[in-house]
Amino acid sequence: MSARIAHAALGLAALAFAAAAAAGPVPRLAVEGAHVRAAPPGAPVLAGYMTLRNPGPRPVAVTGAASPDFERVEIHRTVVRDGVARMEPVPRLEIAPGETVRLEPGGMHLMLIGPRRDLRPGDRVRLTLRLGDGTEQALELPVRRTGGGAMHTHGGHSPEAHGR
Ligand SMILES: [Cu+2]
Repeated sequence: MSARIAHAALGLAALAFAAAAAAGPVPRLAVEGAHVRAAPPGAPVLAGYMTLRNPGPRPVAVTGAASPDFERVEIHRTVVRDGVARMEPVPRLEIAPGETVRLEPGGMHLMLIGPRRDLRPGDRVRLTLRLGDGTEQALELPVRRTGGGAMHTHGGHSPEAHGR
């Protein structure tokens, strides 16, 4: 028998292996320091910040976000044009294997639009990131008072040093 049968079996095993590898473990993002910056009551938009790292072997794209506490969530980046800083939407944020992307004041951020409740420091916001492979990653962001804008150093220690 059986070189031929053994061969066929091997071929099937290889096929099964290839299929499993293609389905693969879902690439996920390592998330650190995620928080929503506290804003005065009645503010129409809030900002969310975090550090995203792709620990996996394949690129991961963030293609959107949603939260039950907001009408809409967008990823924005800040661009300076003619000396004026503006925000523009980032429809797809691609993160290469091993790459770290910071969403921080003055740069990229989550724009949380139309709050459905008053959010105070200490409250928690549930949020899901939509990923390019169709999966979602659920997060919980505490609301924090993190000082002023990007240029505000808060007496020598960074806003990120608060509340850890
Ligand atoms: Cu924005």
